[in-house]
Amino acid sequence: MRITSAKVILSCPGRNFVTLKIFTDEGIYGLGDATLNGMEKAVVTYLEEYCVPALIGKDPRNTEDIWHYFYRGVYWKRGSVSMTAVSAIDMALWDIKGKILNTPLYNLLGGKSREKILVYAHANGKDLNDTIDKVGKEIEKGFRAVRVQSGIPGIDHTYGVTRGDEAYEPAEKGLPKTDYWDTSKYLNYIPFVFEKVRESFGTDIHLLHDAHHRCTPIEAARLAKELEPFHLFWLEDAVTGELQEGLRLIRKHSTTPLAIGEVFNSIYDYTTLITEQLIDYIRMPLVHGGGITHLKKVAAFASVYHINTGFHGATDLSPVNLAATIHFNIAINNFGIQEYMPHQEIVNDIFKTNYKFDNGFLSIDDTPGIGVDIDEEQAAKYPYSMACLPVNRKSDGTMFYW
Ligand code: CS2
Ligand code: MG
Repeated sequence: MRITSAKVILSCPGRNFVTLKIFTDEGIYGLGDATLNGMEKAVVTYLEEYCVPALIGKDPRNTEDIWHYFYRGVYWKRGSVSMTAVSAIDMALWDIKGKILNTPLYNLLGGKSREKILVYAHANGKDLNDTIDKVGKEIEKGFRAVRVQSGIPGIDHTYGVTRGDEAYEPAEKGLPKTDYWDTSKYLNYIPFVFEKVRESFGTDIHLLHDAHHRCTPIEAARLAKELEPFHLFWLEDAVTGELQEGLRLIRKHSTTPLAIGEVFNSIYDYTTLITEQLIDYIRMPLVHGGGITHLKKVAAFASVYHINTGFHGATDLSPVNLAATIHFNIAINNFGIQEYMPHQEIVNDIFKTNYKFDNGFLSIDDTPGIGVDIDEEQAAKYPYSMACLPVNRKSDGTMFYW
């Protein structure tokens, strides 16, 4: 069996998605998500100009060797752009493998460890009352775990909270907008938000929070410590993960569980964090972390240290990634939770999906492979439109972290 061609499909049903479609000489094709929010065309170019020509003629069943061809075989290793391309190739090849063997992807990864996976919703309020209202709405929809973000008094716009009434989308049209940030206002306010949310909804509901890498290690330690009484499921991206040692300081001061890694792209971003048990959940998703082949190894490595998965799952990760992720989470032993931010309705014009949400959980059907298909004619009706994540400055104008 041979790969005969591959196509990169860039479309914008409300937001940009990049999808890789790999074709074989036996008529079977596979899909992989190659979306990297705000950098879509960089991945398209790497795939089209460098990866696809090298794929032609390879046997698509050799997922391990092909993964290493594009990882070990490449002089300039790692990095978000190239690892997103590697991920898409790998995902599409596993899709093909499932279709050849006429079995859903989870069967190739160990079968079912569970029938359905626990997911968490987003509640993003402009202020405390709006936040409490939004948490209530997610609970009404059936969610048992909710990520709580709130506008902060004195900060004009907080990342993760919509500017108007539209559904929250983590990229805005055109070049990056500038957000202004004040850590002390944030640190003074967030514990109060969680106190009120717990008062309103009790202790059964799982609560999560994303600090979006905006604290220094000592600030993050204070936040984790002050959130302790509210028993979070996790505190996410408390610090920027480039300095893995930074997490030691948070650990010394608090028992709030920690999740990190949505911007990571290889196992080497995690070695200190995992071996020193500085975190509780790995966030690096299939689409940016080297696909199924690499994440299988990262998840197994984490499981040795009692660390579970809690993969990134915002709307900028396509339905192809979400479906592959559900298979993956159903199969592995150390599944923790899955982020689930439902896509806008028009995304279904292009992607035909095979998963369903019910009462706080996602499940997937037995369609062979990943089980998602793409309607290319429909995709062509939604041309790419540039959109970027904002940049972040302190209130005095200083460029600040993501
Ligand atoms: C967030 C995302 O889902 C999350 O945890 O951090 O909004 C993230 O910032 C975007 O997906 C980035 O593209
Ligand atoms: Mg996040």
